Amino acid sequence: MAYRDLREFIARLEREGELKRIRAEVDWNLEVTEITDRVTKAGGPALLFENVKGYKTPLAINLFGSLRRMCLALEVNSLQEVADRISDYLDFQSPQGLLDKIKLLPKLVEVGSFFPKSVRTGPCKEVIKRDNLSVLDFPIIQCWPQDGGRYITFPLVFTRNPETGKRNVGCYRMQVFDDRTTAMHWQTQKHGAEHFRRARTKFGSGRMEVAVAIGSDPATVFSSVIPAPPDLDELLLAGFLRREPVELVKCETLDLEVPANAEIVLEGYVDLNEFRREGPFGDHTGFYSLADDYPVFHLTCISHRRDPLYLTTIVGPPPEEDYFLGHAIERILLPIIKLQFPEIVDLHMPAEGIFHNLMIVSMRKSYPGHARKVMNAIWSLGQAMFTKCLVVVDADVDVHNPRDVVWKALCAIDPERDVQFTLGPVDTLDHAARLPDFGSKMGVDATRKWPGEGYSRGPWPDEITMDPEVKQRVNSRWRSLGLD
Ligand SMILES: Cc1cc2nc3c(=O)[nH]c(=O)nc-3n(C[C@H](O)[C@H](O)[C@H](O)COP(=O)(O)O)c2cc1C
Ligand SMILES: [Mn+2]
Repeated sequence: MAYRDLREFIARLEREGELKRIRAEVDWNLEVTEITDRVTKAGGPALLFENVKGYKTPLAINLFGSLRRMCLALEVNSLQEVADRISDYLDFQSPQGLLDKIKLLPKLVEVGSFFPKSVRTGPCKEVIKRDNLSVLDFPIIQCWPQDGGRYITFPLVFTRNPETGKRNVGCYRMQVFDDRTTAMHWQTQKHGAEHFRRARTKFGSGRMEVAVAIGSDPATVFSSVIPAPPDLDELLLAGFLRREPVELVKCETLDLEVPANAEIVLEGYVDLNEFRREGPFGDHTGFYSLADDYPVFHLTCISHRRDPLYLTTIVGPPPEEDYFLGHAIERILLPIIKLQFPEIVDLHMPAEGIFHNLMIVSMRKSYPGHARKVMNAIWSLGQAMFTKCLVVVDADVDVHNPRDVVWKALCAIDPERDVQFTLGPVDTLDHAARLPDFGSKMGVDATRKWPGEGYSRGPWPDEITMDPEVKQRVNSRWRSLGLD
């Protein structure tokens, strides 16, 4: 059975010894961050702050902040289980004979059961407020000293593509300007930003409806971070992950739906011609991302549970909670990437590379220049386009072992020959790029070079390994050598 909501997940974490309640008074201003940062970096538990200064609403944080909790969130023993389930579906892509087709039927029926489903009402409607609205009714934190203000850091932002009518859900931070207005930090390449642009082109002026859910069952929360293709409903992925449809209720004032199990729902709109300075914000990179102009969210209605929980997270010097969310995405998307690029064996984005700064890809090379083809594949693949440094290694390199990568990659390169620069879109958070959202990327072909790639000094040398027979002999004599 899937988690019904956020609180059921929290209860599970508590039973598993993965959650600590903090009853002491803690300030929303920086203190929550300082405590959570220490706990995450020490590999500690999820936290439920029950006494945030000035607030009755408890604040939940670090719920996804370890590999174990990420697995508990997705109800698996290892992320590989999710990847295997995906591979299972992808295997059935083109059924060969009748038997394959018959085997496909139950899968299709199952997929049908993952689509989100509308219900009449739900717990998120227990309290509905249309007057005296304030987002500051909830214990929104200021994360870092130089932040532009208080930020809602873990919202599920719902919009509709004005051309196709399709839904998008993304997690985009919201800086609080006052009780009823916040920023909407849609980075330019993200789907929320695309909806906003299309609405501007289509209507020129007016409003675009936006609904924000805070706190839902963990698969639904996680789905808001997944870099799904445009117009693919993240809630279908959530349904797949939890093996049960996400139940949706209509908003009170908008033609949008939100998860019925949400803790808090903010209904509102962005004006298509209004922008306001957002930031700075202590970001995923461990640095403050620069202030810039973003659309403004106006609140028109709030609904919430009778006793809501406020879900938030912090980002900052790695590793923080976002590392584990990103790592789950890496593991889960790998089979899909391999389907399209079967030469790719594995890939990894180390925590210190903040996802977009460093990706290591291992591959089986079949023809000259193949590693460069893989670079172009990665740079054209959804949000992997942001990858600033891409190191391509042979299949025998363990991409998850930095010692293996550093050693073998550096031995394999003639830098001038093997480094490839290209220009293109870069992560909005990249403060080093020459321009916002545009800059260069570097690919390093650290595979063994072939004669067909101009390596003419003789055969590429073998990696040193000892004769197995000698190893065996020494094994059997090891004790007698007195070296232990
Ligand atoms: C804690 C957290 C905060 C995030 N904040 C933002 C943000 O402010 N703006 C943004 O564009 N992406 C942000 N992201 C990344 C997006 O959620 C992610 O790229 C997602 O795939 C976007 O959805 P989309 O592909 O439907 O646009 C954040 C991710 C996490 C985990
Ligand atoms: Mn999307």
